[in-house]
Amino acid sequence: MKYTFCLVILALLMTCTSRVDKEESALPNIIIIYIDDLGYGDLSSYGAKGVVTPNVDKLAREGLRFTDAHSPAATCTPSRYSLLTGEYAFRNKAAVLPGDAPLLIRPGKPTLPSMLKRAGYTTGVVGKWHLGLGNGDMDWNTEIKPGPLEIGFDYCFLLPATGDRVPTVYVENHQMIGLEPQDPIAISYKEKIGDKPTGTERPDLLKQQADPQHSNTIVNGISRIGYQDGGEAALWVDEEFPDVFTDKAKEFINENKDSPFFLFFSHHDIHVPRVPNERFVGKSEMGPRGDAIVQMDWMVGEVVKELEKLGLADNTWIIFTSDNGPVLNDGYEDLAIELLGEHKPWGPFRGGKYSAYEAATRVPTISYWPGRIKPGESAALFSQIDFYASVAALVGMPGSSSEARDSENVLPALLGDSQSGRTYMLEESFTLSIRKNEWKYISPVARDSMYLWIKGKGIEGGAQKEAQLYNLDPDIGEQQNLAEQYPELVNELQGMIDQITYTTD
Ligand code: NG6
Ligand code: CA
Repeated sequence: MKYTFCLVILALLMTCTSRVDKEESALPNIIIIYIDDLGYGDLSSYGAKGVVTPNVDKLAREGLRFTDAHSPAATCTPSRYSLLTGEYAFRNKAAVLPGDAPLLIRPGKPTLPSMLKRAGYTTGVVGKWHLGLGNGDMDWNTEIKPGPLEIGFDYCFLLPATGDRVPTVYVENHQMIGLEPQDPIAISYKEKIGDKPTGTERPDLLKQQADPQHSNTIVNGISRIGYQDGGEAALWVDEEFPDVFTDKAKEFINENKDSPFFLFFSHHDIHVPRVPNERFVGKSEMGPRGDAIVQMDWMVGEVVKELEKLGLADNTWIIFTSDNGPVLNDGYEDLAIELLGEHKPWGPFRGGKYSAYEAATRVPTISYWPGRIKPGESAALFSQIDFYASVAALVGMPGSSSEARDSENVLPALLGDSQSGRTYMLEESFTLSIRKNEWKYISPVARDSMYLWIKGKGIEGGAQKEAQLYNLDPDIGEQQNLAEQYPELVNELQGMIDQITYTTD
């Protein structure tokens, strides 16, 4: 009797322990939804006018909505580099890449997906890449590598660079989709190749008129940056992006529903060219830019619904954010300026994409995990460069000192367990800026010509010959330069930047 009793107790204990173990080791799925050029004020949950975003708003309402979260940089390639490596982009001189650039992250370098792979995840990227492919001088008709699969992703389905750059084709794993061997594709960023008309030659063929940089080869009625010839059967149709990418994201989720997965769902919207599917045309009051926001919102909703349908929602951590701030005219005449109305893509902040001011990097950021995160708002200072160390902490992968050197573990802030994030934060643009407490310091540049160029787009670049210091507490719009009043603080903050940049390899 005593013996049987002991056995029962032992069996009970074993069941309990194994249940606890299982719960503790049940790794959540992780999805980073990365929007392109979405500004702080571009969602209804962040004050948008002229466009409604119910699907993302649901994440904001039921998740944690951040008010001081940032992309690491003011443009795409550097932000993505930092997100995936946990390193400042300046360490690898990462700038906006042409469409034929070689892979920027060298194979062997620790990355967010390779770390997650080691932790037992299946990893995938669907959507915009813009981190280069191949080793330079690539023949797109052969195996396309190295690429995402060589730096930690198990699966990729890519828009290789940007919507406005050739090649205008999809790449899945190492292959271009739909390419017919008798019609090879050729790409050039140097000179015109083949007979296809350019936007400069045939503006009458265009859906949207474009500036000179965006007036090379015409594909699907849109002139692009760069020249392209052949590969007709492989060419994408921009209006099909929402369905193509959403289907691929859903497929990846379905194929991996039984074990932990990481999906980097990287949207093309709302980057130029903005040519949404006809289902979304006219669904905002702001023309193509607003309609592209509605399209993006639909895509987010589809993925969330798929998770719910599969019963995965409670165990999936979704982070929704953007790679840089907003821009209206980025090369194409799509009425983004004319139809803006009362809408403020930059929210209460100064600047926009490319800029050193806040609107360049302060982007909508939502952390949503129904089974773990309580609804709320967070003013914690956060940079996407910190995903690496934070996610590593979540999945129990302590890094070596050479790994993700600039990434800080701010997991408690991301999960809503703490309201404090970073104590200081670097922002990369045409110059470097630093945030510390209520202060924002913008390092001076020798020449401020880039500043004027961005002004041509209606965006203040913010990189000036004079040092700039703003107190964001009373002055969220960075209007009053206090650098002359606080020389010691200027020295301290410039000293911090010097120290960070000094340690470059
Ligand atoms: C710029 C392009 C701009 C956009 C940007 C990259 C010109 C004049 N402008 O060089 O249209 O493509 O690169 O945007 O060529 S990003 O969001 O991918 O960084
Ligand atoms: Ca971008």
